[in-house]
Formats: sequence, C-alpha cells, structure tokens
Amino acid sequence: MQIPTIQYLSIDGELSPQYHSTLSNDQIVKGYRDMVLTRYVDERMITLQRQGSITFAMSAAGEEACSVASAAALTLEDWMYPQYREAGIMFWRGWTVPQYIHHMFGNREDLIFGRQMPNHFGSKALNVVTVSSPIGTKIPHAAGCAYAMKLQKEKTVAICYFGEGASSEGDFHAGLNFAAVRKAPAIFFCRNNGYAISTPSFRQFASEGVADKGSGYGMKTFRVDGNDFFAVHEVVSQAREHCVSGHGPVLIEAMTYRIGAHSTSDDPTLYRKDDEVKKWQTCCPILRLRRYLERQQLWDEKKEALLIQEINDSITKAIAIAKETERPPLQYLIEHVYFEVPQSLKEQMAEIQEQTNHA
Ligand SMILES: Cc1ncc(C[n+]2csc(CCOP(=O)(O)OP(=O)(O)O)c2C)c(N)n1
Ligand SMILES: [Mg+2]
Repeated sequence: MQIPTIQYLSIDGELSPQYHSTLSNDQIVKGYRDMVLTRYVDERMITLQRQGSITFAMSAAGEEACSVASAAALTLEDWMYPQYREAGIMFWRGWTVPQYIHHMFGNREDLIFGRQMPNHFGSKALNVVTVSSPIGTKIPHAAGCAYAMKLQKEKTVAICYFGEGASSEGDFHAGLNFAAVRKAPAIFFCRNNGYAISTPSFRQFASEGVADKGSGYGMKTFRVDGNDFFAVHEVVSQAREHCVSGHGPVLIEAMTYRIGAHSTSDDPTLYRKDDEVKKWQTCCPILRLRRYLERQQLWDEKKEALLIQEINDSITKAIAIAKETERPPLQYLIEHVYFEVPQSLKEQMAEIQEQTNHA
C-alpha cells in the first residue's frame, strides 16, 4: 500500500485551499528568515573549511524546511535530538550566528569546547541534545526520554531527527518498537533526502520507503513533502497533538533532497548526475516559501536584499571574532566529562603536556 505524500504549497508558492494555517504571518516570515540564514551560514562554513580555517562542515541545503518548520510546531519544553543537518532548529530556538560559528571553530566560546566535530551542536538551555556522529544512536535515547516524560505526566514530546540511512541501523528498530509499545510521546522525524553519503535510498531498503516501517511498528505515520514549509509544520503539529494526547509515538517521513555534498569530505559528482540535482533545485523550500510570501505581499526584493546584507554582515563579523578567540584550554579534553578524572586520563594529559612543552 502506497502512503500518500502530504503537500499544501505548490512550487509556485500557491497554497492549497484545503490548508488552514495556524501560523501567524510573523512566524512564517521568521521561518523564512531562519531558512535563509541556515543556507547562508552553511555556504560560508564550507568556504571556511576549504580555506583551512575550520576542519569540517556539513550543509542542510535543500532540507531547511524540515528543521525550521518542525521546530516551529513544537514548544521550547519539547526535547530535540538532531542528526547534523538541523542547524535550523537552533536558529528557530534562538541561537545566534556568533554562537553557531564559535561552535564550528570549536573554540573557547563553543558551548562544548571543541570536544565534538563541527555541526555537532547542542544546547542544554534550548533542550537540544548534542549531536553525536554514530548514526541512529539518538533514536532509542529519544524514545527513552519520551517515555520518561510520559511517566512524569509532562505534556511534552521528544523529537528525533535522522536520515533515511539511519533506518537501516538496529537502533531505529529498537527505538521505534520500544516507543510504540510504551506509547511514548516521541516524534521520529526521518529526512529522506535520497542518499546516505553515496548510497541511494533504493539500495538502502527494499520497502517502498521509511513510512511503511512506522505502520509496521503500529504507530501513526505521515509521509510529507519535506520541502513544503506548511505541510511539515502541519504534520509535526498533528504529531505533537497525537503524542501529548497519550496516543503514542509518530513516524514522519519527510521527502526531500540533499542538494549539496554529504560533507566537505565528499564529492557527489562521483555517484550522481547533475540533472538530478538541477531537478530538485526547482523544488527549493526557500524559493517556494519566498514565492508564497511575495504573493501575500509579505516580502519583496527590498526586504530580501536587506536580509541578505544583514546575514552576510553578521556572519562576516562572527567569523572575524571566532578566528581571534582562543582555543579551549588543553586540560578541557579530560575535564567536565567525569565526576572525577580517571588516573589513566591524568597520565595521558601529563604526557601530552610534556610533549607540548617540548614542541
Ligand atoms: C553507525 C555509523 N555508521 C556509519 C557512519 C558513517 N556515516 C556518517 S553519515 C552517514 C550517512 C547517513 O545517511 P542518512 O542517515 O541518510 O543522513 P544524511 O546524511 O543523508 O542526512 C554515514 C554512513 C556513522 N557515522 N555511524
Ligand atoms: Mg539521507
């Protein structure tokens, strides 16, 4: 049985009459601004990596609606478990450009003091659990977090973002099954962007998609156009309502496309055709929302030019400051992790310090 894809916004920015927005114009404009900001920050970070200023960068190009529109449907008390293409959730929740760029440099102002790779952000204040590289490992964590919320009778949800590639991990199956059986208020948000690095989704699973698996585990499931800001917002709002009403978890498969490379360590020209990328560029979630805003006379060329100027200036300023900001002290490598630093790590640190002194 084919699960239909929910869509409300056409490529030309026309909204379906069946859709009734619960978003204010201010929220829609904020969503647009945060999506554009995500796109520009990503582009500049890739350039910085090429210049040798940062070690690594990943981009959410083409997938910005997934993070920003879903974040817009949640409350600040809801916990988020992002993968690494979800910078948009950070901007929606109020992270500033300098905070993001300090993180990308892993310097002393980075909240996690460079202990993680770039794009592996997190913030306790924003209820965003730090990204970790091993794919899919956050899925059972989010299921457990949601179950704890249920036991504590909190009217909140935990959302976990991952790619379609993560659905091949054992953690995906364990996490979904646990959440379904325990009726945990968890939203599993799968960005099906067509690829897991170089592996196309048709080589990833024999099922029609990821959504079928939600039905298999007995949970409410949606498939949505992931490049449609309104449709993503609507299904996440409905999923949240379903969760907090005690009906158990929800799986969302957001159909989208990774326009850029997997990361700065990848060359996608080796495994996919340019035509495919060009086709998807016409469905760009940012362009679609801009066309909608222009139709509503909420946006125009002048506002666009001002926004781009503002974003570029803030990024340029933040990069200059991040470049001048000290690295975290070396001993932070072993501090703030254990309650008491183990002897073996103290010895390793002494060895590193000795070598640094002689260098
Ligand atoms: C357990 C594990 N296996 C392999 C990797 C290497 N790896 C990093 S990202 C990635 C692809 C993930 O694809 P997907 O889940 O579709 O997310 P996307 O990058 O497309 O957003 C792989 C295989 C990893 N980080 N962890
Ligand atoms: Mg993928």
